[in-house]
Amino acid sequence: MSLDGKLINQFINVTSRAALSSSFLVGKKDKIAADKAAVDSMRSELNKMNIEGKIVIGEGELDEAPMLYIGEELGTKNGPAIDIAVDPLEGTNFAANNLPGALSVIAISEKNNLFKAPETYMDKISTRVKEKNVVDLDYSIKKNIFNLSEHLNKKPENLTACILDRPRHAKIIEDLKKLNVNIKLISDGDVSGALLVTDKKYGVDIFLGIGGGPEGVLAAAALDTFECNFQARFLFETDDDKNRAKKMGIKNLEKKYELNEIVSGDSIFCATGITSGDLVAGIKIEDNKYISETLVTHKSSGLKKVFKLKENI
Ligand code: VTB
Repeated sequence: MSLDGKLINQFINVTSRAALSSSFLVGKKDKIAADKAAVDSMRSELNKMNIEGKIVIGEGELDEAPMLYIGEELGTKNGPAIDIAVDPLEGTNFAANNLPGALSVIAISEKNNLFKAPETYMDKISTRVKEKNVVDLDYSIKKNIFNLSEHLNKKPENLTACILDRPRHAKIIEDLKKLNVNIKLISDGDVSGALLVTDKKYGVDIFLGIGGGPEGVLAAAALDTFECNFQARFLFETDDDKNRAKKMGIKNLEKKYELNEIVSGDSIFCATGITSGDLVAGIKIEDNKYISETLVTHKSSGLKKVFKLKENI
């Protein structure tokens, strides 16, 4: 079974509309309003689709989020049963402050093929190395960098590592610095960060560190089509986190997940730019039309491309 390619244009429309709605609030210093605009639009577009959709990664759990909550059913129910992961506005700070890199993101799979987990942090690592045991979440930074250096035939000083700029990463950053690796620090937006390993043109060889779990699942869907390597471990810190994870059927809380345990089978991923960033340009408005750019991947057809859309507002 695979996902019908006809769904691709419909999902490009979903993230493009959400990006457009949010774009009107770019630079207005209001993260909540920019996020709400994207959420409302995404939900309304998804509800028009002939799908039997279920949110598996969304704006939170039912008690925290009135819309796009985990478990919410969307669509006309007259169509394929699919799991949906959304981040209607990835990079709320970027949008609120008119900084590069705000995206509207969605990933879908056939039913039961996207990992369901409560919202929590995730330790992640990704590279474009296909082979196993070159880079691994359980290896030291030194071992990963030396292995990668040998595998890519590039000296450590010519490798670039992308990581979120957070105090929790001080030790990793220090280790990378000692190894003379170039560091690309990002302030937010680790869906985009993880995807910078997909093509040499972005100049990033490894993405690593702790970021949002939902962002990790979304990135994994695209990385699967790019045939990149991705591993992750959810970090359940509080008792509340641990209990929710257990309720959702996660038995081993310390498990290291391989990419295909997070997303399996066919998948579609769409990320539309709200503000321009490394992956795609932001929304532009000309006369009464808007132009959007969306990075799209579709696993079964191998499609990976940036689509430009010009539509009436
Ligand atoms: C990342 C990043 C997001 O949260 O997941 C990060 O992709 C992780 O959380 O854009 P902390 O900010 O708590 O470190 C964001 O920065 C915001 O959701």
